[in-house]
Amino acid sequence: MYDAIISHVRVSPEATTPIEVDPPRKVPPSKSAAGLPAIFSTAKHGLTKMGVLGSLSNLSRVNKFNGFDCPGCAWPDPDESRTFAEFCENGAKAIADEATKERAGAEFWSKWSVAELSKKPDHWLNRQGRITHPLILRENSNHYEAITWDDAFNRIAQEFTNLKSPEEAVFYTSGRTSNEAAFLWQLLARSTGTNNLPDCSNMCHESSGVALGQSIGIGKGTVKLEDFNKAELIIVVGQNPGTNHPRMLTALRDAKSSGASVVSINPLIETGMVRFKHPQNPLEVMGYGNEISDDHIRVRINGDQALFRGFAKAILSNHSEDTDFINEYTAGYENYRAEVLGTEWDEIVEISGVEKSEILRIGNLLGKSKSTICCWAMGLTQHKNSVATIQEITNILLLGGNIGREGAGLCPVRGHSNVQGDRTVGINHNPPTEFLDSLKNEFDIEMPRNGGLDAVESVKQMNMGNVGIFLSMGGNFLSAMSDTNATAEGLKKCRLSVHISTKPNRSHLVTGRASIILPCLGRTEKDYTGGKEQFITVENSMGVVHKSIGKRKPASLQLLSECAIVAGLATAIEEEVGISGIQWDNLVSDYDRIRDCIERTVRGFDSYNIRCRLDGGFYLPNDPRDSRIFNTENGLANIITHKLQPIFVKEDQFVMMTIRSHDQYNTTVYSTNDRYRGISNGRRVVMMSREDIEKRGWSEFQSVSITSHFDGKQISADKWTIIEYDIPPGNVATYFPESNVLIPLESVADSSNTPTSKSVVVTIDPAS
Ligand SMILES: Nc1nc2c(c(=O)[nH]1)N[C@H]1C(S)=C(S)[C@@H](COP(=O)(O)OP(=O)(O)OC[C@H]3O[C@@H](n4cnc5c(=O)[nH]c(N)nc54)[C@H](O)[C@@H]3O)O[C@H]1N2
Ligand SMILES: Nc1nc2c(c(=O)[nH]1)N[C@H]1C(S)=C(S)[C@@H](COP(=O)(O)OP(=O)(O)OC[C@H]3O[C@@H](n4cnc5c(=O)[nH]c(N)nc54)[C@H](O)[C@@H]3O)O[C@H]1N2
Ligand SMILES: [Mo]
Repeated sequence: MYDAIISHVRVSPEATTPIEVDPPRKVPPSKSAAGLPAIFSTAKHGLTKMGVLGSLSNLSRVNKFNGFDCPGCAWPDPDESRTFAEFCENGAKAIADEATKERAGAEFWSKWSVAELSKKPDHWLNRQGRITHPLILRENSNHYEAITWDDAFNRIAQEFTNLKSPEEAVFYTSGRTSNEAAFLWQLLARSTGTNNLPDCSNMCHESSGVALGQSIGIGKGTVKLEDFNKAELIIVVGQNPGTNHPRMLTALRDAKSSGASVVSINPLIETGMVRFKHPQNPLEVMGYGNEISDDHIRVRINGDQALFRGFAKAILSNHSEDTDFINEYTAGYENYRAEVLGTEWDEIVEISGVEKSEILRIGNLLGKSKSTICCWAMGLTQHKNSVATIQEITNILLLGGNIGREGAGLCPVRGHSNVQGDRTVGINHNPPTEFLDSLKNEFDIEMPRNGGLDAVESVKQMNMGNVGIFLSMGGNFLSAMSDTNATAEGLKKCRLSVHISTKPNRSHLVTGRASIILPCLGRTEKDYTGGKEQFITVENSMGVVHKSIGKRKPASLQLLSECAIVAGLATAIEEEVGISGIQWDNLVSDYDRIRDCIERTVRGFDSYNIRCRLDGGFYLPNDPRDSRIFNTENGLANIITHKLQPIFVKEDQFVMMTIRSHDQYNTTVYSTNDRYRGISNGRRVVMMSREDIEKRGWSEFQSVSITSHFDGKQISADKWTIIEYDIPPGNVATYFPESNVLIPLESVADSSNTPTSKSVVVTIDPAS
């Protein structure tokens, strides 16, 4: 009797990664990126996870015209010539991780309760391998159990009948999802009556999209890969390509041999930017490698807006702006000029943490360069003033006429391999009216017109009890989102959570009252939906849409493709809540039909089915890049003026950034090592300057607690280990996802609502 009662109360699972037992160690950091250690690491991951033949056949197909798109990152592949091995160490890890021989089958889930699993570290969870069956965690049960696809779809569909309004469902998307699956996913959400389509972009490049949309009329970058070889100056700011976009180092190396200078702007000196050895060039692998950056500017965290203001001051003082371009194509110049010239040097130096002479030196380089590219990633997008900073950078490129010119342009470097494509085909909580109109025309159903919820607003609504069902197409929302405990509480208030996933993660453990996992095919696997070989398409960071075709045998016979899952779900939901007339089964029995729908509803996809089959795919139109047309309200590129917005910290406070180690893919942690930073056996570390450690009488390896402060709210987490690191005094760094627990939900970027994962105000206290 007693046992029976206990088994009907779910033991509460932990939301955060368990605290590590062993202390972290310091080891000599890699002196260069790639090279032999990278080859060894690639081989180790490949051989242990996929076996010898598996490794050779999988890796030989990455990023080939007739192979699959690397799920590692969104960096483009060369348009024409491709080498035998068009992948990098970390791409190989992402592939090995999906192609693993391990299986988290139904018996695994019946052996472990969700509470027990939640006490395991992230890398242990991921190591359990691919999910093989649809699974259900019933209300009050402690274990997932196998369920048939039909029962899973029907159970989810029934929950839709319990919603008081369609707005009580939230459809999250992570950026690995193909164009085809993403299009169907947004169509399903909208056909049920909601624009609640938060996505990983909300935590990632949303600030870039918002800033560029206002400034130049398109929320995307304006360069092609070939521009790198024609550039005079390339600035890489707030980005760690050696780890997160390793193939970009090849482009930077080639750009340098064509005469470009590369400037890196970062609080840290990241390994790849210092020295890089091309892994497919034997001479380089054995030798000393290429110096990638000619200059490294050690900016303070969130000092970039001030730094670029300083560059603008240098350009304007030297009269090196491109007046013809400014007059013909831009608005707002006079206002900006007055603001820049009125900003005092003292303020610029103080906020940026960079000497005036250094700012002038780079400012002069910018003024002289006839073709400048500026690349950035999360170091710029995850601050309160991210939109303002990105617009400051855009202003500088506009001052030099660097948009719509060869070898020049804005280059936000996207993260997930299809995050840009997902947005293009409609994953957007704030969709443009024209897109909704064209969907209405295409499918002959009314589309919801209210704005939907983004990631942060979804968590707020969950916590208010306004979300009944949370469905997620990939990703790991619990661990990726800020304020882990608030996100966990929100998720627990949902009646049902649904995860379309490949591997186990923490979002499967902290769930709604009931939870369902729908296991899907990965990018590397054969897709025989509808009885024929299907392929999918993706868009890379530079707007090239191309096909990707998996060749591996699926990890389990039970797996369905993401497209087939959406169709199955949609059909079941419609049986419960009303038929839309969308021919879901017909669409997924031949993905060409989905692409035809995309062609008719999204601009730039003309002859989609023909052009996506061409080697290398096709470029989507990009008016600023292609013809200096700016689709803003006034038809001009807007030079937008902002006041400098420093972060105010008290004497004892630090500004903390939360970053990736060399051995993780977002919330998927491969190991507890960070070879490039010389940290091993531990991730719960706080990187701190020697000056800060000494000033407070602390010591390296000391255990500390960290408390974040935002608007009167404080969150503490203990047992972090201090690691001495070359980082500006007053700044510290921790790894995400462990540190997400400290980032207050309310702390977001202006306009883009992105969690401020790179500027968290904290105090640090020795463990008592
Ligand atoms: N192997 C691997 N590849 C990946 C990923 C992964 O996790 N692993 N993730 C993918 C995804 S989704 C994304 S979005 C990208 C992320 O790629 P990145 O943006 O390179 O990733 P982060 O580790 O967040 O690194 C941010 C960089 O910005 C710097 N930085 C932090 N704050 C500031 C600041 O205020 N100013 C300046 N100038 N610099 C700052 C940090 O020191 C760090 O070098 O990578 C993608 N590729
Ligand atoms: N503090 C802090 N937080 C951050 C960031 C940060 O820099 N600091 N970065 C943010 C950024 S840039 C991003 S993009 C988000 C990432 O947020 P998400 O995209 O939500 O997280 P991922 O860790 O990439 O998701 C990993 C999971 O995706 C599933 N998966 C893998 N491949 C596939 C597939 O092919 N199909 C399907 N359906 N599922 C698959 C697996 O189950 C895996 O466990 O995190 C954000 N969170
Ligand atoms: Mo990202």
